[in-house]
Amino acid sequence: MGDATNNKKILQNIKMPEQSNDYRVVVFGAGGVGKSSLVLRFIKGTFRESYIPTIEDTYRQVISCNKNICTLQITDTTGSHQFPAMQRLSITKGHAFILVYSVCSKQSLEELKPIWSLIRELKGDEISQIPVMLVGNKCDEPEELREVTNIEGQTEAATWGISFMETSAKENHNVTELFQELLNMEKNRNVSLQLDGKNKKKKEKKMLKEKAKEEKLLKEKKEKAKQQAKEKEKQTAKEAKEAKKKEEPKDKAANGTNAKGGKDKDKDGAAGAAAGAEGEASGTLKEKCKVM
Ligand SMILES: Nc1nc2c(ncn2[C@@H]2O[C@H](COP(=O)(O)OP(=O)(O)OP(=O)(O)O)[C@@H](O)[C@H]2O)c(=O)[nH]1
Ligand SMILES: [Mg+2]
Repeated sequence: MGDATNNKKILQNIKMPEQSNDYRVVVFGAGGVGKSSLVLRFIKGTFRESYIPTIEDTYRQVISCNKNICTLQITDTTGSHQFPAMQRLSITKGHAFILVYSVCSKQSLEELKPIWSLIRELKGDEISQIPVMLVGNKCDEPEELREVTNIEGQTEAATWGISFMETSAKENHNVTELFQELLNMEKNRNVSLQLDGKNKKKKEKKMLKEKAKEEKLLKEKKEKAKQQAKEKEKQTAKEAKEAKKKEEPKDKAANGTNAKGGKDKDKDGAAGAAAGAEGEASGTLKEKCKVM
């Protein structure tokens, strides 16, 4: 029983960072502002000119969190087919938010306002601790196509009380910086991008090693518990045997009375035998008489 409780405690103490430490970033913005392009540029390093509207996609990347490995989960939401229930769920589950507009569309900046209000409403007092970045994408576009200047974007972000950045998914400008900045704003845990392949591999190796060690320890504990249970079983059997042995002399005493009865039986047997012998003797006499 005691060992079973210990094993349970050990299991509870084992941390599974890749399961429990997801860091969720949600990307919001109107249709066509370049949300997917930013995410794909960051995750895969690619860019496509063609426009394929998104319904909702989630991407994962290994990052470091409190000197451990964890998963950065990026939700790329839809711009044109927004479902209020899905939006609310994404906000509730999100740890950080990227609000994207296109510098070529003032309308797209306006469309972010209701989303920002909803985030504030759902996060309540927590909001001051949540990393949020206002992003003006497509800053590579020529000046004549611009509808929102850099200063206007900055001013808007300052009014909302959040950070600001201009990006270009097309030219890979400020994309990694956007995600790194966002993670830097997280104050509750030390999250950081692990883009150095060597360090990532080293950390993953270390984590796997630690996991194997914990599993070995658990196996040993289980083995020990099994052994102890076996020994206990043996001990109980031994004690039962000894207890039986102790009871045996009493049984023998009780069997003594029966032995007496047995002797009586023998006596009867002897008497019978004597009678038989008598009969035999008389039989011989009779036969002798007949012959005579
Ligand atoms: N010039 C320029 N074009 C971009 C940039 N980012 C995206 N685009 C283009 O803008 C179009 C829309 O990009 P998406 O990334 O699909 O836009 P989205 O915000 O994900 O759109 P929805 O999924 O419908 O919400 C595509 O044709 C992209 O090639 C950029 O930084 N500069
Ligand atoms: Mg998209």
